[in-house]
Amino acid sequence: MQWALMTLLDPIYSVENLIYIGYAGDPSSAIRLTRRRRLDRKKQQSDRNVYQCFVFGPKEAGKSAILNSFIGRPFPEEYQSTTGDQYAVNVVDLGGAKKSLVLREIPEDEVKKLLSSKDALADCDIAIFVHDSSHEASWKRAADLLVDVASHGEATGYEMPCLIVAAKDDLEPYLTEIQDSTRVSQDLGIEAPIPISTKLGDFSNLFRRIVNAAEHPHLSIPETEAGRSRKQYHRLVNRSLMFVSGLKFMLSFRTYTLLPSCQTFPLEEHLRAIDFDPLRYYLDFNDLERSSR
Ligand SMILES: Nc1nc2c(ncn2[C@@H]2O[C@H](COP(=O)(O)OP(=O)(O)OP(=O)(O)O)[C@@H](O)[C@H]2O)c(=O)[nH]1
Ligand SMILES: [Mg+2]
Repeated sequence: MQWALMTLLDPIYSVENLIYIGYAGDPSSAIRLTRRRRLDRKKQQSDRNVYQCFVFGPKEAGKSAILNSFIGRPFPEEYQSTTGDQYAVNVVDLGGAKKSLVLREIPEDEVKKLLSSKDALADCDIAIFVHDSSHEASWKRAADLLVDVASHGEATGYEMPCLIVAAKDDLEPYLTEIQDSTRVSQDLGIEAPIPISTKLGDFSNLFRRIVNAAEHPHLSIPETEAGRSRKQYHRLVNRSLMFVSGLKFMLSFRTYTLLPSCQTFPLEEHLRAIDFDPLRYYLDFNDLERSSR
């Protein structure tokens, strides 16, 4: 597992270490390069064996408690704020297939710095957004983080599946917790929030659900308002281009049929002569129609 984590974080260092300890085979055969997530999304499946999950959430949401329990550490009653990156790695059994899962806690204060880089989410196969379900402010902050991260993914092409985790389910939830978080998950088109209590050891299959979502990289991808408008705009532009191309073909064909049979004017030549401007097609068409009379 340490090898999996080290290779994921620093593959060159990993290979150097292999050579150093006297690995007999070809060191490059010891690591496997997987295809880009964008391609995985197109193929609608991922064949990776190691997944990295970014754990976002406001301070005191319960992120470290999740990481600790993932590696079998006892529940920490005393709160100690995390500074810097913290990782936890373990194997998740999916009923036969075993996958390594790396959880990386991203402290709230470091999100801004992380997202200042264009490739910030390149290594993130899946992200979870943890909030303390007994505090409204914690949920609001987690929802803002989710929109920020999802927007960054949409803008950079590194979209990934996201899950909402409602932590501290053993405490009384704030009044409209379930409605609020369910509504946001529906608006963004992702799975309903997952309630867990790390204190009681009740995880609602969280780790399996994380791996399962990572294995289906085309699902559970949040779609923000901005992302939706951008997609609609691209769709509109594509449709207009298709319309203009269709128009070009139709007009060219009609022009050709209108020419007297004695005139030799190959269709290919005419297609080459006109460009994408519909107004010009109209003029071309009229000129040729007139000249053919
Ligand atoms: N009752 C209850 N308390 C929890 C649970 N999970 C975490 N806590 C408590 O919540 C506090 C914060 O937990 P952490 O896991 O340190 O929170 P964090 O999100 O890592 O906080 P930062 O590192 O500051 O960002 C600690 O006092 C934990 O004991 C839970 O499931 N139930
Ligand atoms: Mg922490």
